[in-house]
Amino acid sequence: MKTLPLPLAVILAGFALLTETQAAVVFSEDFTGDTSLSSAFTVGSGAGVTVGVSTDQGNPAPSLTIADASTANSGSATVYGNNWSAFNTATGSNKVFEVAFDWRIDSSISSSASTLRFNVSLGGTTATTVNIGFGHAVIGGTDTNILYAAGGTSGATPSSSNAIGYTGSSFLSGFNFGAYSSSTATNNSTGGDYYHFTLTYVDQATSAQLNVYNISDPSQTATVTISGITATSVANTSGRYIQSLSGQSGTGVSYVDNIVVSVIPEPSTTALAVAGAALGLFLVRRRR
Ligand SMILES: [Ca+2]
Ligand SMILES: [Ca+2]
Repeated sequence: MKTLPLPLAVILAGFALLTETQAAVVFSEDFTGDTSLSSAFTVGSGAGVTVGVSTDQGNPAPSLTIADASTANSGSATVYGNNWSAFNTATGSNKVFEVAFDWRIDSSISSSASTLRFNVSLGGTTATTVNIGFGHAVIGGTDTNILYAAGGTSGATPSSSNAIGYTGSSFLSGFNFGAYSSSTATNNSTGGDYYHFTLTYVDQATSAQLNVYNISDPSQTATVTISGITATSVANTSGRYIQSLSGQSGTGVSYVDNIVVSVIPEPSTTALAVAGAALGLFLVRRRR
């Protein structure tokens, strides 16, 4: 029996798995060259709230910004999944829905504990939402600025139980954003750093995974499991959207950049078979 050289066998095995697990990107936006939001975004904002492109801020600039200076109005920028035409043809064996983005919060004031959020509606007959926010909650006796995440609602209240990077007794490095100030908005921020978020949802699951890390120091990382999600199909784009928003009663300024929405297939049986065959040929060669 003719055998494959070792390097070729390994390369074949790796290539078979790699090509089958590549994500299909259905929406991406880094705002390069943009001075205004593209038609992909549906914008809503009241007086005193600016929703648009910042040409001088971003990772790198430009980026999407919401600058909310009104305690009477809110703002939002939404991308609806119904417009992701590629999504409908990219599904099938694709079983993982993924949303990634970079987010920097420069200021925030909110009596109701949170105003700046990034919501991901996973869609389905009963739309189920993952609510990612920057807010504050009393933790360890101190009203503390935190990133938080919760499932099943578009307006979860930040707390010690949904704070990202809080272990129940202490904060992981990079996830305690200091004491909340009710008077100085710029005290409530991510300290000039962009954080990278990756939300992963597996078809029909009742929970999702969220990984967050500080782009200025990727060793500052936290992963949380978000429960409270109604099982839905990755292939069902009805009711699905991603949305950057600010609240009515609060104010704040934040920047969102490098938004990537994708679907990822599970390794197919064909890919596993090819990988297995390549490995088998390598083992045959080793025994001789
Ligand atoms: Ca950018
Ligand atoms: Ca507001």
